[in-house]
Amino acid sequence: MSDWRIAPEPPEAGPFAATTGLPRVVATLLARRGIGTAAAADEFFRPEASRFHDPLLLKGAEEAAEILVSAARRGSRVVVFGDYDVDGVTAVAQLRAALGRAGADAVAFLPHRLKDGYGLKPETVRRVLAEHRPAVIVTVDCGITAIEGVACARAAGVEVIVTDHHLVGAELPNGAVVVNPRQPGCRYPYKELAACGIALKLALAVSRRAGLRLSEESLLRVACLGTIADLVPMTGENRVIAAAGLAALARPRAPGLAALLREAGVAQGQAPDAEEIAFRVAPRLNAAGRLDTAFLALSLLEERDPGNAARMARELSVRNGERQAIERDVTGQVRQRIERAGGPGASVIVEADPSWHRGVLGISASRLAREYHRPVLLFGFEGDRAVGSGRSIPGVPLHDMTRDLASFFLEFGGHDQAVGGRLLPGRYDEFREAARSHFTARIPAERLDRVEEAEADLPIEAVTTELAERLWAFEPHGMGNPRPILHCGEICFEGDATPLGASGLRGRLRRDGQPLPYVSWSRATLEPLLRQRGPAAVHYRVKRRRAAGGVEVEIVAARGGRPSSIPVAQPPGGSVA
Ligand SMILES: [Mn+2]
Repeated sequence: MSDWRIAPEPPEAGPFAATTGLPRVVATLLARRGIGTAAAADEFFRPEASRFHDPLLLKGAEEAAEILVSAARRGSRVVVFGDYDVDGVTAVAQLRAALGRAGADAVAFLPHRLKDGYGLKPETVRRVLAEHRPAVIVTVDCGITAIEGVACARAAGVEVIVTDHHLVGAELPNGAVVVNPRQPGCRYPYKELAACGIALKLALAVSRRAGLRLSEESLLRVACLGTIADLVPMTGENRVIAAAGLAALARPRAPGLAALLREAGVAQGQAPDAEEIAFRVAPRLNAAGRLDTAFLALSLLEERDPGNAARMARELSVRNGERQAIERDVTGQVRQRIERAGGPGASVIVEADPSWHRGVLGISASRLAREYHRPVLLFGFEGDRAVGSGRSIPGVPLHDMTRDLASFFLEFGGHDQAVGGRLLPGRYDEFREAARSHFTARIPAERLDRVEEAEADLPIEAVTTELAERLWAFEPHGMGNPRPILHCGEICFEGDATPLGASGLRGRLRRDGQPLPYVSWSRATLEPLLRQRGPAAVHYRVKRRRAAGGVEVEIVAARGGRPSSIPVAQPPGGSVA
């Protein structure tokens, strides 16, 4: 069983609550998110589009807009070179909309995950040049490390704009206008935008320069999908994009978006939440590019006819079902190998198989990383070259640690928590050994202990509607702003529970006055406690009851016994007397 504890209250939480009049638990949650002033709290609780930063603060954005608008005025062909995931596809959709309105002959190019692979490779550039004969190539979600790909386009006399949010290497591609808030010398105040957030900015810069009136709302509906799906931190401007986009999705307008939400089972006429986008909508958009080209996802976003849109959304659901089956198979094979070996045996899981479908490796790696609570790297093969994806757990910087093994890679890139790359021919076995010993040496063992940590102690008696509304104002959630998990040392169940789906339960907790409804997805843990009828300690989340309205809690962990058995975590780096 995993360990559990309550995070120590930040020392500033008490004074912060006192000066602002915020409830203590709200002050604690804000302080834990680095928010410690009334002004910052106000900004956090009103993530409105008026708080956007000026697009032209992005280094390169003005020059990029100028190139694109003058190409549009000449009626030149611009290839928007994207990527096959939700971030890449939503970025392409926005730029194509803006460029099309500005009069450019804007063509979308999405590399094929298996045939082309990720990014602006010279081979792919040659294909784009031959098929589309562009005057300008503008990349989204890729290109920041494409030194050769850019050189290849420049040699053919094509102007290149690279927009990307991936980590910047030692060298930038020569001869390209680069828009990436992470590049040296960029004074854009927020560095964590997804590719579709950067595309939103560039689309606005283009429309401003071309004197167009482009609906910011319709860009936001699309940008919020990629921002949520790409697992960028849900902080600062990303949270503003997500919040404004989700609110606008209550009225999807575009037939493609409407059909997609309907197909994903998202209730109509109300704003979806980030979890619905992450777990129901994004996997459908991603499904297209995992098994085949991602064009179906892009075409759906751009479709104007409701009948066609409904058919395309249905087709994405079918492909998502296929993807799930393939992924279950790969994940099962890895599990079997680990079990046969008697456990992971190292601080990283590295596995490969020529039969594995490369389109599901990332998603399978992230499932296994959660399950075994350690980083996971999975590889398929392209001839004698291993091509793979890795996913990490919070606190283990996968990109940094994999970079230490860069000599094995032909190419490699990504983020703190996710990497992708291809190894040099014939080097997989050696890489696996090196990675296993490197990660085991570098990751402290306790980092791999799974700890269920509650952010604050809050008796369920204190969960009033008013407080619940305060807690809901922390939405949208994501990395860097998780849904708060709270702790209550003593609860009693009232009456019996009813099953909910395959593994869930629904029931009520005893409380002064009104009982509090709860749901839980761990029936196996809860049932023995229900039978004992004694008090239990729980970790829980405060949820909105979607259908019935009102407040309910989701019990995420529970154990019997008295509160004295629950340790309060020590602050990092020292013990408290
Ligand atoms: Mn991305």
